Amino acid sequence: MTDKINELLRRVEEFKPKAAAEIEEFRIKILGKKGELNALMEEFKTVAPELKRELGQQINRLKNEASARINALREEWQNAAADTASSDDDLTRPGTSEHLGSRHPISLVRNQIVEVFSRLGYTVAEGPEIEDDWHVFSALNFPPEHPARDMQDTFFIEKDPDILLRTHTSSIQVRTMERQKPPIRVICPGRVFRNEAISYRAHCIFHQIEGLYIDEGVSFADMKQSLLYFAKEIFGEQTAIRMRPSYFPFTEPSAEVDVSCNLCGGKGCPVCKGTGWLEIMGCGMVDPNVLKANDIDPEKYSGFAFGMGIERIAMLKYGVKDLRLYFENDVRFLHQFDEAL
Ligand code: 2NL
Repeated sequence: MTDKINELLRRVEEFKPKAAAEIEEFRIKILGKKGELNALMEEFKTVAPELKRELGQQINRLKNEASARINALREEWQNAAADTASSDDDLTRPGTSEHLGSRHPISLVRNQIVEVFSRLGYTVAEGPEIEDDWHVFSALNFPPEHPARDMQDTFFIEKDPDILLRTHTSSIQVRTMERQKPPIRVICPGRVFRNEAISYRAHCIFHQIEGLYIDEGVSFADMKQSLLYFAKEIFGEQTAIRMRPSYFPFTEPSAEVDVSCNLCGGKGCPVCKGTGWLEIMGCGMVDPNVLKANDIDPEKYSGFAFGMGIERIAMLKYGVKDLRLYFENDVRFLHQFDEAL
């Protein structure tokens, strides 16, 4: 009987199928109900008791080896089949189209704003998001006790010396004044950070664009005409602007700029809260203290500056009602801007 077992073992080891179906045939022949292994089991019942232990072990080994070999062969043939399938692909089938992404509305609006000002001779400048006290506050005429310097409003990274996340993009303009003498004409887009509770109208990370123009004889009238041109380019030719007195530490005089409400044509509606006007930015003549702090002679030069929130301009332009949509990257929101300029 040992001879029969060894003979069967040898056949299992040497078995080389020529097709996948042969593996199943072989399995039935050896391990099937009426197969050779079961025939051996029948014969095993009749052997002398003193041989049972030794022969039983041999039959078990045969069974295990046969199962293992058959499983291994099956796997081998399945992998081979997968490989051939891919090389058999029908190359004449039409391809699947790729989904194209779209620009984020904040990028769209930033690019539009930058483009308008570049037509007026402004060049783009950028700067670091992690800043020091000088570039964010001191060089911009913020007094030492100004509330914006408070931990409540500003994210500090280190204290003494103060290292912080910039709260406005004016720091880029300060860095421009360090590098460059007037005439200066820069437009500065960037991400800014403020310690605010998140809601539909506030976020702790948002985007600003600021502009700075310094030369001999720059006047408030120059600022008004530049900003009117900007408003008409972004909101349409029919757009009017108005200015209201305001206050910023870095400009004097300062103003808020409103555009006429596009939705109601100035008659008053829920979007403009019945006023006919929408606030879009702040501006002013650069404070002589800021010019001095940045080594520019206020007797010789004057300038204007302005700043706006990109999220707010995009909200007005596209009717976005909740600021948080800009940060969630939900494709159902983003794909609405596929065709936007
Ligand atoms: C706003 C108002 C403003 C400026 C930003 C500025 C920068 C320098 C000097 C003077 Cl370096 N001014 N920037 C001036 C007026 C207003 O922003 O509401 N921003 C969202």
